[in-house]
Amino acid sequence: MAELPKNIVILTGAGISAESGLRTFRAEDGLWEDHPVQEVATPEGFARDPDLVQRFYDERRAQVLAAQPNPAHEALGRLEREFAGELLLVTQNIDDLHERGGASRVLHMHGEALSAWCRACDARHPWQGTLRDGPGCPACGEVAMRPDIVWFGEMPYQMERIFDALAGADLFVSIGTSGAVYPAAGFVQQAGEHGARTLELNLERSAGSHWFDETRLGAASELVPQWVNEVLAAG
Ligand code: BV8
Repeated sequence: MAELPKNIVILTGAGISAESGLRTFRAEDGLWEDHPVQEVATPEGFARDPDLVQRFYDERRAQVLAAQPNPAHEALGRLEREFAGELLLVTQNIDDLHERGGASRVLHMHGEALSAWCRACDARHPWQGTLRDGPGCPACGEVAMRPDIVWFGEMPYQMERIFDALAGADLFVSIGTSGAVYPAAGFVQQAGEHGARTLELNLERSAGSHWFDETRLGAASELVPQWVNEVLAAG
């Protein structure tokens, strides 16, 4: 570990939740294998067959509630509590395992499984149950709620805030992501262009590995606590 970082941006993907039993997307048993992306993770798919999409996310919501955070989530919670510098944790994941692992300020750029979004009044509500049976929006009463998820072709949340953080970071760390989906997959380049050191922690080399100053291969539950210990020991 080189000099002490003062301003860290972390990006996580499905790989950090794999050891909590939540399926990733692009492994052979991946989520997309059962459901072509176009059918369940696009606005067009939702317009074509809302019940299929609601069922897909009802299932994801139930799996999230049944899962537990793993040592990687808990290590990032500890980092947030003990690191003296600036830290922004951005996740592509729609689960709440970062929060249950002790991180309180998590930016869900692709939305959250445990949130419902009313298309009539734009309100968002914490939601743990099903959306299939067409519940009315708690704010406006309309039956118009969809999963609060960013689908392909939709703009991820809080992009300005993320770009500002990448411009000021001196360390960018990517954990458990295949680097297949943009704009998240481009963050390493943006951070690097602004002078940040870039570190990748992943089970295998990713589509973006060549952009990183350093790649460590292994399971998140081992690599993340080890890296957090390094950062906090240098402090
Ligand atoms: C947008 C919500 C613009 C749904 C998701 C051509 C070129 C460039 C871009 C595009 C293009 N064609 C289309 C695009 C844009 C598109 C895109 O990038 N497509 C890709 C497929 C080419 N992007 C978009 O549409 C985005 N929006 O561009 O908007 C715009 C502009 C103006 C106005 C309006 C719009 C929106 C993308 C968001 C889509 N939604 N998720 C849901 O979750 O159900 S994406 C989905 O993929 C998840 O969010 C997931 O997080 C994300 C990325 O996947 P990963 O997290 O990386 O998961 P994956 O399985 O792939 O990899 C897991 C990794 O973990 C592996 O590397 C594995 O080795 C590792 N691992 C496994 N186990 C472990 C581990 N690592 C450590 N430990 C372990 N134990």
